[in-house]
Amino acid sequence: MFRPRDEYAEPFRIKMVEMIKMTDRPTRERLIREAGYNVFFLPSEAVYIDLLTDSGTSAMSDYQWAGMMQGDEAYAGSRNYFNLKETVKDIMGYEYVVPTHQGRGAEHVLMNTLVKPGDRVLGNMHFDTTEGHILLRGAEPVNCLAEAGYRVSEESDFKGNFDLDKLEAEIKKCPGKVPFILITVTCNNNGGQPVSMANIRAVREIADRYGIRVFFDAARFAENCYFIKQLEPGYESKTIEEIAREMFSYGDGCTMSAKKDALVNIGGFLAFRREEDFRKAVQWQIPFEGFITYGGLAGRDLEAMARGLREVLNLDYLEDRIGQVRYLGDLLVKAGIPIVRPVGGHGVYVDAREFFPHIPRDQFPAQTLVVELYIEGGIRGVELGGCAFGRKDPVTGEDIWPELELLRLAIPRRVYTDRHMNLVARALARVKERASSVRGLKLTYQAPVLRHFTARFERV
Ligand code: P61
Repeated sequence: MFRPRDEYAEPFRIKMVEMIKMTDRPTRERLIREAGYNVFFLPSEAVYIDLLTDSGTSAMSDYQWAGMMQGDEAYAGSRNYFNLKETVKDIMGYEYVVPTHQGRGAEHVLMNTLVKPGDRVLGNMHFDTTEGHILLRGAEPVNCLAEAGYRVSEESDFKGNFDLDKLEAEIKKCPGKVPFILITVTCNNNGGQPVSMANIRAVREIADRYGIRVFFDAARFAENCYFIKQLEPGYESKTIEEIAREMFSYGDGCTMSAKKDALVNIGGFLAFRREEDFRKAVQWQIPFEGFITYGGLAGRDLEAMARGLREVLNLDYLEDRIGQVRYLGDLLVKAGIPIVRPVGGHGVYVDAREFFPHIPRDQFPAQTLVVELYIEGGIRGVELGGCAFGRKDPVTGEDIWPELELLRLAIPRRVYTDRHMNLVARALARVKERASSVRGLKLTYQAPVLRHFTARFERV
């Protein structure tokens, strides 16, 4: 189980800092109004604690920075590529590595390599960019998450697991139409929830029965392995390396946004077990991402990524990282704030419908909470709810709402201290005190796809 946070401290020293400053409340009220009540339009210098995302926002180590100085900036055959390839082989067991500029670049290449129009890609719960790339291929993304994953306050382990019966039923529904199953570890949309080794193994067995490939969306693979070690019987005394090796042994490859668990500010890759998949993927990689041995990145980026992939497996690091996320979650529970339970790997997710029961769905309770938290404490979270995942039915024009309506507080790795987390909890508690007088938002502009990035709102 998890070690109490006061029994250990950060397993690093801080060698360099970036100054941040708090703005005053009238300034924040003006800025958020000018931003159309959309935090994507705020200048980041006007944010005191930035929990918009854990992607590309982490602090690299001195060892990674030293590697940046050893970039081999060759167009072809960079030594940093070979280091990355060897690292991926060691950790994941996959022989063939295709670097890309970030995670969605890897998704683009994978979908073009293996997905045909009319196919159905089954997953526990596809992330929004993944879903976008499946749709762009004229295929259908299908989520097979077990029911518990949708129940916000249910305290059960491994809420990123597949419903195995549903998975098999979906395969049987359209024989020959499933190019692969995608396991997203951890499952981002419902709280950074882990998938158990037993569930992953069972997915592999089902896939084998039907001759289907299995891939991982490995963005937060090390965090998933840490949960397996802490929570799954039989894994307590295994190392993170051993757990990762077993987990990836059930797959035919993976996509990776290295901006998360490779501890870099930019980068990604695809990895394959089979040479035939690699050969096909390279045909898409070269025109869109660049040659095989750089994939839209500089040699120095490849080196930082290779080093980050080894560093993230360190148990002290993972304990501190996930311990900090849980620390914030515990503070919010104590303050009576409704959060997704149990706390997941990379952030704390607040249930906005329970926070603002008087604000109807079409007045965007989670977006309203994002706005109020910024005004209250200069803290930027992100909405994962009706704005990000809702849409209009193209035929009836009616609103289709997602199951969940959440504010996500994603914590960058090795960037903030627990004192920053104290301030986040205090600011949310103050918003809660005045919750019943807060008014919702009216959507005044929306783009046809991924509307949350550019949406604009007014106060109701
Ligand atoms: C995030 F508001 N995630 O969680 P790329 N797979 C998975 C991801 O979490 C992921 C990608 C693939 C982000 C960044 C983000 O609407 C948004 O390197 C499980 O970002 O291309 C990214 O990897 C894609 C935030 C993405 C968003 C889209 O914050």
